Amino acid sequence: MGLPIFNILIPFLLLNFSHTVTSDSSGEAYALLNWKTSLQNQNLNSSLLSSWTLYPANATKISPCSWFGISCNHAGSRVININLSTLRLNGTFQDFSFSSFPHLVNLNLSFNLFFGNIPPQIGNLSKLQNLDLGSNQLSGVIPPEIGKLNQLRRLYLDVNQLHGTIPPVIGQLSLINVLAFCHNNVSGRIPSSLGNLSNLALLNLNANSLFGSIPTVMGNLKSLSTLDLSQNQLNGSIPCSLDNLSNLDTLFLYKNSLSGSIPSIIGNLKSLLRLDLSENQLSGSIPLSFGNLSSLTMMSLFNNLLSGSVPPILENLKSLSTLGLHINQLNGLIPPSIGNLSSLRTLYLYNNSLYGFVPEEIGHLKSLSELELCTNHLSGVIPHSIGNLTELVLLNMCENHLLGPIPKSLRNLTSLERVRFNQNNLSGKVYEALVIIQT
Ligand SMILES: *[C@@H]1O[C@H](CO)[C@@H](O)[C@H](O)[C@H]1NC(C)=O
Ligand SMILES: *[C@@H]1O[C@H](CO)[C@@H](O)[C@H](O)[C@H]1NC(C)=O
Ligand SMILES: *[C@@H]1O[C@H](CO)[C@@H](O)[C@H](O)[C@H]1NC(C)=O
Ligand SMILES: *[C@@H]1O[C@H](CO)[C@@H](O)[C@H](O)[C@H]1NC(C)=O
Ligand SMILES: *[C@@H]1O[C@H](CO)[C@@H](O)[C@H](O)[C@H]1NC(C)=O
Ligand SMILES: *[C@@H]1O[C@H](CO)[C@@H](O)[C@H](O)[C@H]1NC(C)=O
Ligand SMILES: *[C@@H]1O[C@H](CO)[C@@H](O)[C@H](O)[C@H]1NC(C)=O
Ligand SMILES: *[C@@H]1O[C@H](CO)[C@@H](O)[C@H](O)[C@H]1NC(C)=O
Ligand SMILES: *[C@@H]1O[C@H](CO)[C@@H](O)[C@H](O)[C@H]1NC(C)=O
Ligand SMILES: *[C@@H]1O[C@H](CO)[C@@H](O)[C@H](O)[C@H]1NC(C)=O
Ligand SMILES: *[C@@H]1O[C@H](CO)[C@@H](O)[C@H](O)[C@H]1NC(C)=O
Ligand SMILES: CC(=O)N[C@H]1CO[C@H](CO)[C@@H](O)[C@@H]1O
Repeated sequence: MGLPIFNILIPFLLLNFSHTVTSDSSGEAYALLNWKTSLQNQNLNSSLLSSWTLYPANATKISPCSWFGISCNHAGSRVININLSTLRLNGTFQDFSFSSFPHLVNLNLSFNLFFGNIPPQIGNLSKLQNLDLGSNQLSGVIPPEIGKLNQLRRLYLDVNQLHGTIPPVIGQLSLINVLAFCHNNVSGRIPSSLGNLSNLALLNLNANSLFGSIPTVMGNLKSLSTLDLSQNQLNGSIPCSLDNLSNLDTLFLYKNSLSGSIPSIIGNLKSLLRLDLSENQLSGSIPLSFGNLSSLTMMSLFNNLLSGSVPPILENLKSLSTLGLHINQLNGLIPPSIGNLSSLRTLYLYNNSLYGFVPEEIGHLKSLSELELCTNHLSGVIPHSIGNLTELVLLNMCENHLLGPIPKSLRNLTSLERVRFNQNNLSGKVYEALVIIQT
């Protein structure tokens, strides 16, 4: 007999609750709605943000916890995540009430069309651990108030139009793991306070306008696995303190104005997988210690002022897939031991002063797809073993002193697309050697 009453009571209770009860998170709901109305493209076909409404059909209280992109703590009382990545949202943060979200842990607004400044009120998100505003059109400076976010682990402000300097207070974010400011126009020096960030694993400042030297304190960043300071105007020499970065797997310093010799201690960074120091003014020779970098897959040192020879010890780099030493002042022989680099796919040695023969052993590089030896002083005949390089797509040996016939073995190189042998003393014609490919 209790059943009918029960049936009547339930709708009654629901009716009573709906539209009337507020919750701790109702302030957050109003704050989000207020911001939503400020966004430009309400044509953002947003069935996406259509869930952002105070009175959804079966709601019992005013709460944003079930709204698209929003999630709350277990009690459903506080917004802890806002994930609105990749929605083509267009607008600013001027009407975003940062102080309404004291429990927010994750804020991900990446890959949208947000523009304007990052307001200083962002410093009110005192529980924030992950902030991703990457790939938007934000301008203005990085607000120093970010230094108040002392729970922050990951900070992505990459691919925007930010300028000004890196606020030194960033060095107070003691838990920070990722700092990505790449592809902006941030200028000034790299603040030495960054040396305090002992948990930092990734520092990416690529493609900005930073100048001055690389601070020695970078050597304190013991947890660092990726250091990318490429495409800035950094000068001075590469600090020897980097030898403390024993977890480093990626060291990218390309396209700066770094000078001096390459510190041999870089050869101590046993975890290194990718090393790119190209397009600087580095001089001196390639350190013999590089023979220790046995995990290296990519070594790019091109367009510097490097002299001396190609160290035979590089034969130890069994994982090396890309070796770019072109546009330097290297001399001496191409070491026959280069034939031991069994993973090599790209070998660029052009525009140096290398002399002697092209070693027969080059034919052992079974995975080689690009071989560029133009503009050196290489002499002798082209080894027949080249015909073993069946993966070869590009084969350039122009502007040397090579002589004799172009080897018929090239007929076996069926993947070959680009060949340059001009400005040598070769007999025979490339097309004769390759004629079988054409038919
Ligand atoms: C909006 O979404 C609806 C249904 O999901 C779709 O039919 C319509 O083409 C979309 N409009 C735009 C402008 O993307
Ligand atoms: C009612 O709530 C349920 C669970 O929260 C949800 O899955 C459903 O989509 C809601 N229905 C409407 C019409 O909003
Ligand atoms: C964030 O939102 C995007 C787009 O809706 C989605 O692809 C992604 O998986 C979400 N990430 C998380 C951590 O929820
Ligand atoms: C975003 O909105 C602004 C202001 O309405 C407008 O000028 C701009 O073209 C919009 N951006 C895109 C990519 O639609
Ligand atoms: C933000 O979302 C994008 C796309 O869903 C994702 O790739 C990125 O890792 C997220 N950022 C953070 C800090 O989790
Ligand atoms: C970047 O910043 C530098 C120095 O602040 C300035 O000279 C330059 O014009 C800016 N570049 C762009 C593309 O805004
Ligand atoms: C952070 O680094 C700066 C400059 O190197 C130093 O003066 C300061 O004491 C450091 N702060 C902490 C908390 O370690
Ligand atoms: C580095 O550049 C700064 C200005 O950006 C200049 O004052 C300094 O002399 C340069 N240092 C070196 C070693 O070239
Ligand atoms: C390298 O680390 C050692 C101890 O781990 C420290 O004493 C030394 O000062 C560091 N060197 C540099 C140049 O930071
Ligand atoms: C490579 O080529 C040379 C000369 O053409 C040949 O003698 C040799 O057997 C080949 N080596 C391999 C491993 O195929
Ligand atoms: C091409 O390769 C075949 C077998 O792989 C070999 O027998 C032949 O000698 C090669 N031709 C030339 C011209 O090297
Ligand atoms: C409530 C609160 O912490 N408000 C602060 C938000 O951020 C601005 C700018 O830093 C401060 O002035 C407020 O005091």
